[in-house]
Amino acid sequence: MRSGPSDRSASGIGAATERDRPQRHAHVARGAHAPLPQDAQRSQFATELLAGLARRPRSVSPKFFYDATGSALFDRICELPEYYPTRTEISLLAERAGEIADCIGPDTDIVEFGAGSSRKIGLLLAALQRPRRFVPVDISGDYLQAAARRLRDDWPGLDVHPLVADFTRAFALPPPIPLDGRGHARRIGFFPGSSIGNFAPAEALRFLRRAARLLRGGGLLVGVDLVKDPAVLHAAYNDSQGVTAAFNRNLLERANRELGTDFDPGRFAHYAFYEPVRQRIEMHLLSLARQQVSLCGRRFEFAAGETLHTENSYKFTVDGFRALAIRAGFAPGPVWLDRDGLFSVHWLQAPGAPS
Ligand code: AVI
Repeated sequence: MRSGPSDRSASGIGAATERDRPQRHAHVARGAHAPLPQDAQRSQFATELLAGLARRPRSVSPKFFYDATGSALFDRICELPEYYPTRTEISLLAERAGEIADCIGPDTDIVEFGAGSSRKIGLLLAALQRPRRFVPVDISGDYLQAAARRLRDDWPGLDVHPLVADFTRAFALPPPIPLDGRGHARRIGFFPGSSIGNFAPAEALRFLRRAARLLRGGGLLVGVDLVKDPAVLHAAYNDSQGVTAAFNRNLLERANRELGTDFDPGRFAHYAFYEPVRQRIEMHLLSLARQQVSLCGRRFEFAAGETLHTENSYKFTVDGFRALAIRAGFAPGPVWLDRDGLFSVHWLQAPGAPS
């Protein structure tokens, strides 16, 4: 992906919505309204934002955070003192790489869901015995090519095979790698950064089920953020430098830049809190006054105090996540936790023999 320890995926992470179905099914009647922008990504943003502004409560998918500005802001979030997940996961991978590699075994064909940080996959590659191929999968071609270039520079002998695809939907992997008369290289999935937490629960289950099928005979290494003291969570999503607030508001700025909306970002507050019943951080943009915004010829009114829900970030218990993995068809293996119990890395064995 980019330099630095970022761990987001550009691929279609699920919607910040109460409903468990993906936003891509949402649609609005357009009738006589102004035409949507032509470019595919913009038009998807316009379609989903129109639907999100029309529904109650209002919501939009967090995948739209990640234009170039949003990605740079997320890089900064990963470096913030309050945002513990990135550095904790990197330390865990660095300290336990040997054990993790023993669990995974030799001759692997590694698939990363989202073009993640070269630093994280690098820690794994350094510890694994004879990694045969690395397949980063991401919806953003630019991202992917940059990540692949870095990996090829860092690992000259490695077969890096980038794949442009939305990993939240079905996609085909390149043919398996034969191991001279000994079957095929085992497929290993890598999904760090607790991006699984940005899916609604039903989407997370759907994603894991698909991964279990794709990784038959292999397994999945997944980073999962843990339930903890709400004060720690609150600080992580309400940093003192206001970077997370800027990241959240950038969604409105992006809409103004790309879709010609007339949001006044200064009249929306970043509002993030931990919701202990659903065990998730909710991020919203809260209207500070009664105001109107127009998009594609339609006008939407915000009452003072009304919000646009922009992200959920689910937190898990170790047992809760293992139970989810079992429902998806995996056999949960070892789990690695940091000393303070902030973050976890799980090895999940996929069913069956390699396909
Ligand atoms: C990418 N994802 C795992 C981050 C998270 O913590 O849910 C996105 C983020 N949102 C605000 N800060 C970080």
